[in-house]
Order: sequence, then C-alpha cells, then structure tokens
Amino acid sequence: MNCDGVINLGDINPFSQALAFPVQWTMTYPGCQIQNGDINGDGTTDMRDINPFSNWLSQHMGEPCPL
Ligand SMILES: [Ca+2]
Repeated sequence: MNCDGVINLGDINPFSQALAFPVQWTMTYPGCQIQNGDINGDGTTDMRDINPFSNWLSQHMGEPCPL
C-alpha cells in the first residue's frame, strides 16, 4: 500500500490511511493504485478488506508486492 515493492509492516499505516482518508492517501502515494488494498477482490478498498489484509500480510510478509 506504500508502493515500495515489498509486503511488510510498512503497508499497515498506508492501508489504514487509504480506508479512512483515500484522497489524502492518493496525494501521499502518487502513482499507487488504491485497488491494491482490495484484498477480498470485491472491487472496492473498504472496511471489509481489513481482516483479509491482516491475514494476507501475515502470510506474505517480506515478499515482493504483486502489483
Ligand atoms: Ca474489497
């Protein structure tokens, strides 16, 4: 969610920011796609992605970001 190319703890705050303040997130991470946070694949990055994000993060920690 911070577009540094790696899945790690550094994505947690940007993910939270994307949910709460998507416009601010877009300005903070220009060029990043907010859809990166659509972990459950329903087409929207929202509160329903929190638990999937947490699970996904723990399963893929340290891996290259797929997006
Ligand atoms: Ca979603």
